[in-house]
Amino acid sequence: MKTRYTAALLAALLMGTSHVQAQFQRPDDAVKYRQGALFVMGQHFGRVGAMASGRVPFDAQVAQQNMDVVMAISVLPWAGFGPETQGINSRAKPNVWTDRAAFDEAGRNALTALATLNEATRTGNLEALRRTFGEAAATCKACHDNFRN
Ligand code: ASC
Repeated sequence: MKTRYTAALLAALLMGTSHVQAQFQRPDDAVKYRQGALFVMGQHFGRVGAMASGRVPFDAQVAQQNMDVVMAISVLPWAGFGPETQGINSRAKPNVWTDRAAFDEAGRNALTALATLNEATRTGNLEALRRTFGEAAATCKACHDNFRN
């Protein structure tokens, strides 16, 4: 319980108050930035997923190194969804901007689940990694299903 609360709190804080907040010259840059960040995150999340599914052998250290990247990048994409990017052609659905509270909640859910996965990865326990990876992937999918074409 304590762990979950900490992860949720962390997620809420990270989304709003990142000290590495990007500044964009042009709205197009914000779109490229969020797409690039989500792409890099997905690549490293996918490497952890390959271990969770057994496609590649489990190596706790490699899993942790990939999660370190995921955690560092995971705070970045949100700044790229600013109001100036509404209407720019991308796969983002209009409800990112018209239903902002729900979008923010979906993002926080993902960050919370990633923090939980990160903690599980640190234990070196493959079963815990499998379970929490599945939960994290479900939060990614929920946001994609609702907010991405
Ligand atoms: C990934 C990845 C995503 C999520 C999503 C989960 O590995 O790149 O965007 O998992 O597919 O359903």
